[in-house]
This record gives sequence, C-alpha cells and structure tokens, in this order.
Amino acid sequence: MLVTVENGRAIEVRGAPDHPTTAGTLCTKVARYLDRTYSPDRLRHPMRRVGRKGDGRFARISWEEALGEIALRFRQIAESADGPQAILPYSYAGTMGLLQGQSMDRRFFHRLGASLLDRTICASAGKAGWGAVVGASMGMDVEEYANSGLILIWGSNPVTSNLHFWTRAQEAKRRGARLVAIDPYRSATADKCHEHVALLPGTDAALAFGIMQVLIADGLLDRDYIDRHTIGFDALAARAAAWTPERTAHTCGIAPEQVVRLAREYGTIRPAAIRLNYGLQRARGGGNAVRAIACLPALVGAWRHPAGGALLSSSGTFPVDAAALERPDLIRGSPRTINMSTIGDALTRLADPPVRAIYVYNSNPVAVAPESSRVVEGFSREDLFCVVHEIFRTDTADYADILLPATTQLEQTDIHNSYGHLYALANNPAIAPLAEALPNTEVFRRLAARMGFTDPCFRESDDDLARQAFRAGDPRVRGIDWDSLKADGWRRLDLPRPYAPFAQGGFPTPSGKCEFWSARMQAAGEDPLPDHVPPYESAASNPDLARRYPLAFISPPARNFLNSSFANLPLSIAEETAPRVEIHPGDAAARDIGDGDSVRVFNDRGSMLAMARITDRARMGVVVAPSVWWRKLAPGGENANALTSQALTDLGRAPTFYDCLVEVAPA
Ligand SMILES: Nc1nc2c(c(=O)[nH]1)N[C@H]1C(S)=C(S)[C@@H](COP(=O)(O)OP(=O)(O)OC[C@H]3O[C@@H](n4cnc5c(=O)[nH]c(N)nc54)[C@H](O)[C@@H]3O)O[C@H]1N2
Ligand SMILES: Nc1nc2c(c(=O)[nH]1)N[C@H]1C(S)=C(S)[C@@H](COP(=O)(O)OP(=O)(O)OC[C@H]3O[C@@H](n4cnc5c(=O)[nH]c(N)nc54)[C@H](O)[C@@H]3O)O[C@H]1N2
Ligand SMILES: [Mo]
Repeated sequence: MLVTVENGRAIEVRGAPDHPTTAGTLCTKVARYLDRTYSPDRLRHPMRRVGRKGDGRFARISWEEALGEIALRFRQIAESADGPQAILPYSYAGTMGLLQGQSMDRRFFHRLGASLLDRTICASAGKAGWGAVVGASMGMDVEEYANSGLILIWGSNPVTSNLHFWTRAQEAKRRGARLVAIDPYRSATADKCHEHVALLPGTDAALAFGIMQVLIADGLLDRDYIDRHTIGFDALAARAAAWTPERTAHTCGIAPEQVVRLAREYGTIRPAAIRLNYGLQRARGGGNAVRAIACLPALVGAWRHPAGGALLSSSGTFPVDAAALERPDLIRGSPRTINMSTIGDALTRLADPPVRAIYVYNSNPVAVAPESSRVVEGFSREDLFCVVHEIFRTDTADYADILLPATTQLEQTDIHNSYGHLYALANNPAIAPLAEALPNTEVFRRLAARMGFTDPCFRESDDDLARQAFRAGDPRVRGIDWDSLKADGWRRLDLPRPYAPFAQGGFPTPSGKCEFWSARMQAAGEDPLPDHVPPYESAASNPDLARRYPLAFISPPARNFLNSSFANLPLSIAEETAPRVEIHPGDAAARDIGDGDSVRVFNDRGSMLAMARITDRARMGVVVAPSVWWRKLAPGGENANALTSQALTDLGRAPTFYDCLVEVAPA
C-alpha cells in the first residue's frame, strides 16, 4: 500500500502497482483506510471507566495513570494466591504484523507468567488437517493460478475475501480454464464460476471421498506419483470405496451426476488446482475435511505442475523466528493455556483459578467470539479487571476498566509475512501517531518497565525486533534484510520461479511423503486416515434438534467489513445497509416471510434481528448472514454470534461458526 502524505497528513492510499500479487489493487475495505485512520470516532487518549461495565462511559486519564494502574493491578494479582496465570492476554487479527501482533506483547506476558492463549479462532482446524497430510502451511504460488486449467474454489469466497487470488482465477478463465465453486451459498464468486456445487455445510470430506472413489474406479490416478511420493494409498482407497456417488450425493445434498462430473474433470483436466479456504473448516469435521481435500492433488499428480496442486495458506513458507520475537524461554512457571474460542466459558465457569484480569488488543471478542451471551456475561463481571487497547470504542471496549488508544497501520512500524503470497513486506509509518495513540510494541515496552522487567529484550526498538523476524541463514530469506526491506517495501522469498514445491515430492512431513496415512496422527490418538466427521448440528446428525431448528446458519464475512473491523465506518455500513439474512424463497414462503421483512433468527443459545432477503443464492435449508456486525450498531443489539456455539472442531480446537441450526420467524 502506497500512502501519499501532505503536510503530515495522509491524503491518498493506493495499491503498489509493481507488487506482483496485489498489482495496484486494494480490496474494497482497505481502500477506505483513510476514513478509518481519520475517523472522528478514533480513541485519542487513555481513559478510565466511570459507568457500569458495558455502558461505555469513560473519563480521560494520562498514560502515566493508565500504565500505573495496570501495573498495580497485575502485580496484585500475580502476588495473590491465584498467581499470574489469573491474567490472560487476548489478541488476534487486528493487525497480523509480526511486531504489532506477536513480539513485545508475547515477551511481556511470558515474563509475567500469564495464562497462555491458544489462538484458534480462525485457521487452526485447517492448519491441523493440512499439516497432517502435507506437513506445513505451504502450497502453490498464488500467481500460478493464472495458468491453471481447472480451479476448484472450495469453501472460499475470493471476490469478497481473497481478491488477489480472484484476479488470477479470472485470468485463467479468460485463457479457457474451468472454474468450480464448492460452497453451500451462491456467493459473488460462485456466480462467476462455470459450475456451483451447493453442498450442505460441513459435508466437504464426504465430497472429497466421493471424488476419490470415482478417481479410483475410473483409473484416473497418477500411479507413479502415488508410488514415489505418498504413504497409505491402499488404506485411503479402502476408506474411499464406501463413498459411492449415490452415498456422497445423499450426504452432501447434491446430485450423484455432479459428483461424477467433478471427479472426472479433476482427474483429466491439467493443470488442476484447488484453492481451499477457511469457510469449509468452520464445522465440527473441519480439520478432517481439509485433510481429505489435501490428499486429492497427490492422487492425480497435480503437484507436478506449478499451476497444479492446492493452496490453503502460504504462511509456513516464511521462516518466521517466533522464538526470537516471542521469547518463550522467558515463561515463568508452567502457566495453563486458555482457548480463545471458548472465552465465554473461560470467563464464566471453566477456569480455575478464575481469570481475574484480561488484556485485549488486536481483537474484538465481544463481537467475534461464539455464543455471545456467555462472552458478554464474562466481560460483565465486576471482579474482572479488563484492559482494552483499541483504535475504536468497539463492543469489547465498552467493557474496559482501562481503555487505551492504538495506532493504525499508517502510524506504526511492522514487518509482515503473508498467508496468501510469497513476499515479505515492510510497513513503514507514513504519519505520526494521532493524538496520544501508541503502537502495541511501545505500550508493552512501557508496561515492562513499570513492572520492573529488566531483561534487555524489553528495551529493543521496533527496528531491533524487525531484524529478528526471520531466521537468518534460512535460504528462503537470503538477501532479505530489514534495511533493504524498509527501503524497497517488499521482496519475494528466495524460491525457484516457477515454484512447484512438491513436483518431486519432498513434503515437509516426517516421512518426506504426502501422508494419506499419518503415524503422527495415530500417535496423537487420532484417526491415522482422514474421515468424514458429520456436523454437530444438522438434519442428518441431530434430527431432534433439527425438528426445532431446521435451518443451517452460516455467517461468512461481509464484503465491506474485515471481521468486525470497518464495521463502524458509515460508508461501509451504508454499503451493507443492515444486518440481513438471506433465505431461499421456499423456506421464506413456509414461514410467511416477505422480502425486506424484519425477522428474528433464533435457537437455544440466543437470537438476532435481521432483514430478510429472499433469494435462491441461499440453498433450501441454509440461511446466510454476512458478518461480523457490531452488536451495538445492530437493531436488537445482537449479531450472528448470539447464535453460534462454543463447540470445537475435530482437529485444531477451533470454533464451529458455520455448524449452527436456527429457526427464522417474522419479528
Ligand atoms: N471482505 C472481507 N475479506 C476478508 C475477511 C472479511 O471479514 N471481510 N476476513 C479475512 C479473514 S480473517 C479470513 S479467515 C478470510 C475468510 O475468508 P474465506 O477463507 O474465504 O472463508 P469464509 O469467507 O469464512 O467462507 C468462504 C465461503 O465458504 C462458504 N462455506 C460456509 N460453510 C461451508 C462449508 O461447510 N463448506 C464449504 N465448502 N463452504 C462453506 C461460505 O458460504 C463462504 O462463501 O477472509 C479474509 N478476508
Ligand atoms: N460469526 C462469525 N464470527 C467470526 C467469523 C465469521 O466468519 N463469522 N470470523 C472469524 C475469523 S476468521 C476471525 S480471524 C476472527 C477475527 O476476530 P478479531 O481478531 O477480533 O478481528 P476484528 O473483529 O477485526 O477485530 C480486531 C480489532 O483490533 C483492532 N486493531 C487493529 N489494529 C490494531 C493495533 O495495531 N493495535 C491494537 N491494539 N488494536 C488494533 C481493530 O480496531 C479491531 O477492533 O473473527 C471470527 N469470528
Ligand atoms: Mo480469519
């Protein structure tokens, strides 16, 4: 992103035209970054709560007072019988920069002996499933999709959430490639594909096995690749044999012919690429679904070609030196780990000792974490000392005892890896921090000093930290040093071009092969093979619940929001109009719901109000609520997470946002 500055004020942001992946284009939401940065709603100085928790009434204090109070309370808790693990950090995707996201903050909480946070809220099910088969978060170079012959866009809505991949997919389409979307919802992406496979949520592993069954039955395998570069083919084939097109189609709620056609295309069109993404791993069987899909490219030898194979995340291609940035060696004692995805339960019932202080930064859990009623109950505890470091007064900020102002990306230094492309990036500050806002690294530096943490690592500057971000000596970062990165902005990892990571095998697994059958999983007490793990909540897996709540509810990202970020900007809200729930004409008629009606969406966990949009984009039996709205800006004061549950995925301890049954009624 290039920023034009005049007299100290940023006046324009645009994509860097010479950056190969993004090529001059900012996505819809980030193109509004100036509105965000200069919003009149920015937090400008530290504040202390004056009203009741949740009221959002605050009075200005100085940084000295704010840090003094935090240090005092942390010290009191650390010295109490509960000890420092009664303190919990809570952070995720506000910025995913390596400095502002995972450096001085981690060092601080490690040295303090605070509870560790299991950061599972987005991607850990898919990461575990992919890792079991492929070994690391690596895959195709996103730029190569332009040369693919077939692209399966699986559990992914790139028009909304992955624009720079979508550019490549369109380029491939212009060159004659076939595009298939696999998604319960006819998203803006599915609309533009040649075929849309509208399977039921949480049935992706069944579809992957159905494809395997046809590939095997029709002899569409790359036997040579399988023999040389994989483990466990016979066992996998035995499991796939049960997934006939009929059984697969029945489980997925699609036609058997569609399964057969998809498999034959996948087995014959070259190069065949899969862009799987995180939408498909937000159901109970999400880990195993990714695991089953990760087997497909090896079965047909798709990895042989740079434009074949698959990509979930490229983050594991970057040799990030987490040990240097985060300093786990500083950890005091052996603190427990708390899963961020079940923060509602952690704050209200499960934790012993109880969580007595929480420090939230880079996250808005009151809006984004599942089962809001529990999350709100937890944050409402008068005995919970709550610090929130934020750019805006979010739903979570309303519950803060101490509220601290944060800088935006334009005002801070950072170094980034990526989970989509292969370039390391420098984030140079374009403008000075607004008012009294401070970056995360600086706040933790100052807090460390207040707490008397004397290790020199707490005095390192952002430049010092950035120099340690990647493992020096790793060939992939050859030629990438912080000073030249700062000057150039970005640089591709030192990888061959074209990049075909597994053309000759060499998978980063213990065996060096693609592991259909995994000894590691077996040793961990898991199934050594992938399997279809049905949803917690679906008509097939829980018919009793489905009688009361017959509709599957999914709440994927709205185009104009970034999770709950940007969801307070007037322009972004205007584009999204209002919280809406898309419902099939048949489901709407059965409930006497008209287009534009106000409806209540509800289950045993809670309810939200939304505007009904009647459309066959939602398949029968599935309703779709683009998210994540701020609760306090939504009519009724609830968002989609009033409905979602804290149940976790099969692998990776991740949330099951899209595994959720509801009913809809006129409000
Ligand atoms: N505009 C915008 N862009 C974003 C974000 C945002 O909030 N807004 N968020 C960013 C972040 S943090 C992430 S993790 C990514 C998320 O982006 P993606 O990884 O693309 O994931 P989702 O958007 O959650 O879901 C993608 C598609 O999966 C579908 N889906 C839901 N359930 C299932 C299922 O069981 N099976 C299958 N096959 N499909 C299913 C949804 O209908 C949706 O169209 O996007 C990033 N980009
Ligand atoms: N129902 C439903 N729930 C979901 C999802 C969904 O699809 N449906 N998506 C899930 C996914 S994929 C994810 S990744 C999570 C994301 O959830 P979060 O990680 O909570 O992401 P955001 O909602 O964007 O909130 C990030 C907050 O960090 C603040 N912030 C930004 N930069 C900085 C900074 O430099 N310093 C500090 N201190 N603060 C900063 C922003 O102002 C923002 O309020 O939500 C999950 N929740
Ligand atoms: Mo995410």
